[in-house]
Amino acid sequence: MVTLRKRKLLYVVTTLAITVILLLQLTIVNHRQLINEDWSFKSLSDKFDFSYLPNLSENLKASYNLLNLQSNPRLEKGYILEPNNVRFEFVNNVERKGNPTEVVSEITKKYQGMMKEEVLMPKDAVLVPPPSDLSSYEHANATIVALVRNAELSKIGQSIKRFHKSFNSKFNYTYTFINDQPFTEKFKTRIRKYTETAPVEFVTVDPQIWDKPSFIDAEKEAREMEIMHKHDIAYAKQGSYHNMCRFYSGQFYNLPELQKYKYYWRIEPQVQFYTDVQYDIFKYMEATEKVYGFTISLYDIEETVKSLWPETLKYLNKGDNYKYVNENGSFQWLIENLQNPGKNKVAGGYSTCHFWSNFEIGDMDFFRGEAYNNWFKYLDSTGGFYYERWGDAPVHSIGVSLFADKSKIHWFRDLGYNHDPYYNCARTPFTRSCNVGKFTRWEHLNDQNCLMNWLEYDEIKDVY
Ligand SMILES: Nc1nc2c(ncn2[C@@H]2O[C@H](COP(=O)(O)OP(=O)(O)OP(=O)(O)O)[C@@H](O)[C@H]2O)c(=O)[nH]1
Ligand SMILES: *[C@@H]1O[C@H](CO)[C@@H](O)[C@H](O)[C@H]1NC(C)=O
Ligand SMILES: *[C@@H]1O[C@H](CO)[C@@H](O)[C@H](O)[C@H]1NC(C)=O
Ligand SMILES: *[C@@H]1O[C@H](CO)[C@@H](O)[C@H](O)[C@H]1NC(C)=O
Ligand SMILES: *[C@@H]1O[C@H](CO)[C@@H](O)[C@H](O)[C@H]1NC(C)=O
Ligand SMILES: [Mg+2]
Repeated sequence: MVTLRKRKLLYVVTTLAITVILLLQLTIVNHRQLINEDWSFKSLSDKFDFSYLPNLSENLKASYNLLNLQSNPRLEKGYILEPNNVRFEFVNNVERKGNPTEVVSEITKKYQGMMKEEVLMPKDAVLVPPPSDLSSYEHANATIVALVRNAELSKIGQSIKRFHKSFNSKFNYTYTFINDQPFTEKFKTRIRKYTETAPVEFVTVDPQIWDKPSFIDAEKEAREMEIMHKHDIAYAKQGSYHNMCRFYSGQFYNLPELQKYKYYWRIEPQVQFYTDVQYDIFKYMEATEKVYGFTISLYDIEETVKSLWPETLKYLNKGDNYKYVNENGSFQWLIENLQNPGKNKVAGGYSTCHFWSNFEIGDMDFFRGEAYNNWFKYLDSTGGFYYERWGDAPVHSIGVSLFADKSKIHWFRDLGYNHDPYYNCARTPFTRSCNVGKFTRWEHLNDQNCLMNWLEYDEIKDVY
């Protein structure tokens, strides 16, 4: 008698527990709630083992499985884009296996093997060679952009000298130097030596665009900066660095002096260019209607972007914002979680993979468009550029990956490039002085390379 009662009690209790779990699942499926919850809840959606509950009705099992994110057929593609229901799921379509160390050794081998194969130039457009007569050359609608401080004169000088030799002495595009302070005469004079006869414009940014917005809670900011600083995060406490990241994320393309241009090529102090470029890069962007070009892709410091992805999901699940997401976006590398799973966890489901923005060639009209710009305004309103240290690189990268067709993002495989400590160095007849296939100066940093993730998980078409 007693044992039967006990068994009945057990049955009632387990049924109750299952019901509670199912209810929890129901609330989790409401995505607006999900993004406010602890992300560890995600593990509840893994396949459930019903075998020790033989009497659970098939109905109940079926409804559980319907709610199970992993077995939802609509997520086999890795995403759902519906009003108040925008979700992404990593599908590992190349069936990569192994622990992070094994994954790194596999992708490193693949990366090096790929880079050793000689390539020439992109094949998806008719390329425009340097003109024999520059004076009558019809330029693309473009400028070279460098945000820089007066104190960085010699470092930006090195970069410009190399860049000019590599590309612009042959094409004569205008340089636009940007600063939050007026450039000194010394700076301008020296720069004009490196840029030779190319047109140069020097721009001072309006403090209204540059300065920290007044709604930022100074106490909270100081508190958060101190925490990041204690965790050894570079520039955590440097207010100007946060201003710079915000400026490049969402303001530079609205500068009055840049309104007259569509494309920009960003350059930074102390970078190297190893390739003698044989075609007009801007005209290539124009001909292929690309919105973004990069050379290096890598992981970020997860603590600087803890809420960037959760906030983004929150935004996409508001009103009709789902409509901005491009169904052909490159979502998978953004949510990959095999190579550096710890980063994904801290960054709320974001791999932290991004295109390194110290080199970038982009279409400012894309950034000026409603999709990117509204999202930026939302991000800005959360204060994350100051309470965390959101970089312009992850912001640009998430923006183009969500809102642009992946075929509009281009890896400039053929352009040899370095910003310490990373390289992009392909085997081409026009590239010299870099080590083919070498990704970084420090062997242990090979685990930071995201390029294979982007190429493979997002099935990027080879255009070389
Ligand atoms: N005018 C101006 N330019 C800045 C300021 N802070 C950063 N920059 C520029 O913004 C770009 C990015 O800054 P960097 O200091 O190179 O940042 P980073 O590339 O993340 O870090 P590094 O490894 O130090 O190069 C560079 O072109 C800098 O010259 C600033 O306060 N004023
Ligand atoms: C479970 O189902 C079996 C047969 O289907 C039945 O004999 C048994 O009594 C049920 N157990 C409970 C606790 O309801
Ligand atoms: C580059 O353009 C400027 C302005 O149009 C012109 O003065 C200069 O001569 C050009 N440089 C060359 C090398 O043709
Ligand atoms: C260049 O592009 C900008 C931004 O789209 C546009 O406003 C401007 O009119 C264009 N200039 C030319 C000459 O086409
Ligand atoms: C996505 O790509 C396919 C195939 O290239 C294309 O037919 C479709 O129009 C694209 N969708 C959007 C929204 O651009
Ligand atoms: Mg730099």
